Amino acid sequence: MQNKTYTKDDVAALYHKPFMDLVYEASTVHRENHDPQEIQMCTLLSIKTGGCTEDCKYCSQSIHNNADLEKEILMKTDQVLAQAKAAKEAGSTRFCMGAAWPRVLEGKAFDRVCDMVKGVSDMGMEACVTLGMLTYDQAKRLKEAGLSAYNHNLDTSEEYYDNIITTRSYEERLETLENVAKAGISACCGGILGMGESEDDRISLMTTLANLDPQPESVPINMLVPVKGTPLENVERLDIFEWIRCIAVARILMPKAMVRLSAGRLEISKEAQALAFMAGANAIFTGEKLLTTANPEKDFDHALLEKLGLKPRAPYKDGPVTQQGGGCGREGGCGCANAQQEASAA
Ligand code: SAM
Ligand code: DTB
Ligand code: SF4
Repeated sequence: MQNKTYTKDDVAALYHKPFMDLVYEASTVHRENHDPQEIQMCTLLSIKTGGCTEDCKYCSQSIHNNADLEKEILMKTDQVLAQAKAAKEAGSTRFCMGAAWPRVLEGKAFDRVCDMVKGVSDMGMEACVTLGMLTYDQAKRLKEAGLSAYNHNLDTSEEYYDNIITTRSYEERLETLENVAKAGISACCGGILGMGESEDDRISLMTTLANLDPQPESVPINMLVPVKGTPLENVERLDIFEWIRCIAVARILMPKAMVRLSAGRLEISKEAQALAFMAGANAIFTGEKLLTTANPEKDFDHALLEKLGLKPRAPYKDGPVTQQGGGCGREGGCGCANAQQEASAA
């Protein structure tokens, strides 16, 4: 349960600490709340690609942009489950399916996505989806199908938001997050850095994320992948130390969350990724593709973890939360989705 409301000034004070002090503090919070050697591996799959009517200026899949992308219709359930099985065999404990939809519409496509969720959850993996805006009834159906988490990002600060998206409001994003929480699904909610926003915008985004009630179970920190044909293709690259500051701030403000290094890792050095783990990041997307853009190869990630003495997080003993009604199966109360759900049910 949330017990502190943060002001932008609180967060700015943290953000502006001397870099090494900030990383040290974040690392300390990380060690108090998580096994510092464990990194959760999550695999992404775009189950329906392109043709989206929203105008997100960063996105390869928007019809308003001119990215060179083949549109694809919704995948078949067995194709998706075959990919989930391969991801599990490669060490992922979470499988996230993304559809380029502005919102969920009732019908055969949604029925099929519910089947996919059930199939992934039955494999003993955490199932996550990102399908755009969602009503409470739709969230309940996904929960019944076995969904662990719903990814819906705020993307940037409320102040900068209109520069990035005009077809969906910030308020609508918050409503979807409320529907997700009411249905008892964990939220995976974060943003994108490096879209030309100011430091003040990054502080504002972190403040809003930390004040969500409940706080997100997972916080994806995306670095903009500048896709050719989108309005953001030539935006100046964000200083990598700003990226690490945001990771450290997210860790300190949301101590139990999985802080997830998301888009943009391909262009980030292994040294900077190591510093991000030091600053409290404890999850990555693995597999050579994110949704439509490239990601580091599996071998790169395994070699990096091995070099750093880190290890992929093991699957839960009793399967994902939604199947077993809890059951973290780990010693010492870790901060995972299962443990959080057990704590809030107690
Ligand atoms: N259509 C759904 C929605 O936006 O609600 C889900 C899919 S969307 C692609 C998931 C998230 O990926 C976005 O909210 C955004 O944060 C991130 N993303 C998309 N394109 C990106 C890019 N080029 N660089 C970094 N992050 C990106
Ligand atoms: C999130 O915040 N990042 C992931 C996941 N949630 C769905 C998606 C990143 C997409 C990057 C651009 C692409 O591959 O299309
Ligand atoms: Fe559509 Fe999601 Fe891309 Fe926005 S980010 S254009 S909603 S697929």
